[in-house]
Amino acid sequence: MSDNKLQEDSASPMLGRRKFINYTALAGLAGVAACSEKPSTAAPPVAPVPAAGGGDHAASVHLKPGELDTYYGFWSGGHTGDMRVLGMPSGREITRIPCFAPDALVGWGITNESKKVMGTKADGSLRYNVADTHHVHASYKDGNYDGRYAWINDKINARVARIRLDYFVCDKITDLPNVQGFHGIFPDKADPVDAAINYTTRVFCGGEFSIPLPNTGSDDASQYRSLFSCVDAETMEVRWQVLLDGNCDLVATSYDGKLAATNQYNVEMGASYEDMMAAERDACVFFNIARIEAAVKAGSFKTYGDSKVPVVDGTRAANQDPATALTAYVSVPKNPHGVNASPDGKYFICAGKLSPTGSVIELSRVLDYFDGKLAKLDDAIVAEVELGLGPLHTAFDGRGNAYTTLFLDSQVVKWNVEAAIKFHAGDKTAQYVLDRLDLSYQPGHLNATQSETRAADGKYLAVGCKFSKDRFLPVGPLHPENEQLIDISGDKMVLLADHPVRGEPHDFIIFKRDLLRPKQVYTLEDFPHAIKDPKESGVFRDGRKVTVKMTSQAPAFSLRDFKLKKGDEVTLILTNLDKVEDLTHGFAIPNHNVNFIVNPQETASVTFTADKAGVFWCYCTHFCHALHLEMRSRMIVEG
Ligand code: CUK
Ligand code: CUA
Ligand code: CA
Repeated sequence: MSDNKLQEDSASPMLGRRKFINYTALAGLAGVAACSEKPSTAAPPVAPVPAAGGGDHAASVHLKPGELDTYYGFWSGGHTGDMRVLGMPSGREITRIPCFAPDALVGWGITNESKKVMGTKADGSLRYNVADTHHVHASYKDGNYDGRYAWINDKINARVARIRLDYFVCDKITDLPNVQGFHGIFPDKADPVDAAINYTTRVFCGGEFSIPLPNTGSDDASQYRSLFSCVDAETMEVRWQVLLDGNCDLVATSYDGKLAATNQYNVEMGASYEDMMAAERDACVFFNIARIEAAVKAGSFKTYGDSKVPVVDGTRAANQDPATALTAYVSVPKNPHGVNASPDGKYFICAGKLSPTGSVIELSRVLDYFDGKLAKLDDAIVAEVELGLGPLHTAFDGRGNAYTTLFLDSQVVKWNVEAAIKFHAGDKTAQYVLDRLDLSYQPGHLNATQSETRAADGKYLAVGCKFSKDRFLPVGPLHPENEQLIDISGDKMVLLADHPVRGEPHDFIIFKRDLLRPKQVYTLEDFPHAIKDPKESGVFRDGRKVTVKMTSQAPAFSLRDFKLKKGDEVTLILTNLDKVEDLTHGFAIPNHNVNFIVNPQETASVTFTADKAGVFWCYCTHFCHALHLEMRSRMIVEG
């Protein structure tokens, strides 16, 4: 099949199907939810995958025992509220870093240290036990990852978590005030951008659901608004917010620090899905960051409710004059999903979702608009081309090509951005669709190695398929999702591997392993309550408040037993004095809801009430030594 044929085949059936989508999108989407037996029967012709190379390619992702992966993958943990770390290209899950929800292995949500990060109510219990993470992104320097931090969102409770990449732990969680459904997240890509402003990396956060501001419970949805938030990467405080018409779905940032953007699917400001898909076009909103920071500095802002965070006015009505505008609403087709920045720094790409198109927006033109040099904002769109049905997210190979998932077609389409711009400008011979690959099934996010960095290397593409159906052994009604790995180093995409994944990661990033240098042993002095010598161990009583200090060194705890009185409020502090890499101990107390770990040279503590008289064998839960089973301490509670 020639390239010409490929593009014709892909484009011509679209016209008919575009109508289908516009007029009967409800039925179309309902059909997807039901997920017909053969999801790709309606798909347009597919480029043949070279059958020959397939087997060899697949072998390339199978690492021999002891071989290490060449890339890290950071996967959002979805409902488990953690960040998963994968080795790529093998797809092996190496660890999970709990953030928003309790974790029984490390004792996240059990130790005092983790509860402090997660936040507690007055009675000491966790504020939230549930989470819904979608997006994970890491900190940048000069357009590539710098290995300092990663951030992840919790959509349900509008929280952003920071993960320290030296120890792979979550160290801060920030609430976004007056936000519901916090969805897209993206940090600055350059650092620093502008010495004139007090600059540290900023993390931009999109508020998806519009609510009454202040949230009085009004049912007049036309008055609801959403907020776009800027969080300081170092302090993790919310620096400012922008009041918006419509909603924020995904977020992208430019490489020069001047612009951030969010795609909107609900310019209608509807409260039902029928209302949300009433208009033919929605928007990609651009934020002029320098102007917003200047407005905040000048005091032109409001605050809402209890929040002290300055909120500037980014609504359409208040931003009609390009000379002073803080925001610009670029019109893009119907209920777009996903906005992604190309690695050359030139374009943002919005995928149409209910329109079969991808829109390419040239950033220099958006800047021209703010400078009064582009009369019509719509002229910032340099291409609006048909890609296939249900386009969602776009990744890049650093060679000028984009890869967009087609949810309804169950495909990924490879297309050339400059060719699409030529095609849009009138050159109908320009071949922009280069390849299509069937996926299994219904893909959402995808990401290529180093995709949204200046160092995009175009080797592998991972795709998060929402439905796995028949791809794995059946395990009852709840199916895993299917993460598919694709070789994109050649002209044709080649499917390499399927991996089941527990729902629902949504988004992920993949980057070269040498960008990270994690530490494997903690520093004792970094913990203020560390028990540096086993001789400091003991039971220290202050009325009913008791502190138990203990250390661990395989195969023993420093206290073979400790005595308490029924009703004592106990804080137990445990320092792991073992210095050997990989020598973790656990500490569990039967019937007291206590189990946590201490890594080498780490200190952790728990607080509980000794509310039952009796003997309780505290034991090490992490296999550490030939005498691991014998590694115990007796908690004796006198009645
Ligand atoms: S959203 Cu889930 S597939 Cu939250 Cu990034 Cu598009
Ligand atoms: Cu210590 Cu097992
Ligand atoms: Ca809409």
